[in-house]
Amino acid sequence: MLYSIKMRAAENGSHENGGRHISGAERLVSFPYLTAAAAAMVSRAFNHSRGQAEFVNIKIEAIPHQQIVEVPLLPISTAQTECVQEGRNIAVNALVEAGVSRLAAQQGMATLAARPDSMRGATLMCAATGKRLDNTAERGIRVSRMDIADESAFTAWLENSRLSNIHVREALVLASKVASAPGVTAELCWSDDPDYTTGYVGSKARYMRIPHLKPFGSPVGGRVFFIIPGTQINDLIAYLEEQPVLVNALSGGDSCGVCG
Ligand code: WAQ
Ligand code: MG
Repeated sequence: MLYSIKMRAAENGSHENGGRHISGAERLVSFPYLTAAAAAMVSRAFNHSRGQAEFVNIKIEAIPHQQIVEVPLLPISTAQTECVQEGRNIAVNALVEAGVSRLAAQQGMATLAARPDSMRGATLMCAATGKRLDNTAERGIRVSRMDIADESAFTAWLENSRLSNIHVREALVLASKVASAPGVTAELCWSDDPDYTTGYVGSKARYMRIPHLKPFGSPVGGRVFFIIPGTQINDLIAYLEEQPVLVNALSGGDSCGVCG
């Protein structure tokens, strides 16, 4: 048995009552790690640079092993950028290379760049037309029930690669689950933490880090998942929100993120 733990924190009331989203997190851990993981989430909820949480929801659910699927970790690269404009141009080109139309890539970029504040989850967008496909308004689709399969090997590799920060760790796991979802062709993301400007473009083939995707100091981040036309949206949402996934850093053969 593994345990899914989800945390969401808001200020000025709960999310349901219009509170402002501060932070969230999701893990899939075995019982001996459950208490520590939940405690770390409480601490994180109350120590976030986006604001002071006044509402925190923590949900724990048992997940039988037979429900879990394993997917490979995406291989990582890092683009060289000097400024946000350059970073965003590189991101649009990477999305187009991943199969998103230029129109949709630009629409996704414009949607994230114009947001007044961060959503809790991601926007689903048609990879051909740029039309929004989910109807979750300000909430967005929250990917959940995922974690790394071999935590100690992953941690060691992140440290060796000088990538050992919580943003990279979590984003790689999330992007690898999203890339494994039926119908997702690419993802655009940048952080909502004011002091973290690095974002990425994920595709079925890779995770491309882009150091400048937003101005330093901005509390507005977000995610857009680009969807292949004809995809069953309800099935896709069920996969993203509910399918338990362990990301295996060692299952990718030659293109594996950890073994190079
Ligand atoms: N499911 C869907 N959307 C999410 C989720 C989730 N589980 N978690 C976060 N988001 C959305 C939400 O709108 C957040 O405001 C936004 O994404 C950013 O989330 O390689 O830190 O957790 O150096 O702030 C990427 C680069 C960092 C890491 C991303 O995202 C690297 C990051 P954050
Ligand atoms: Mg954040």
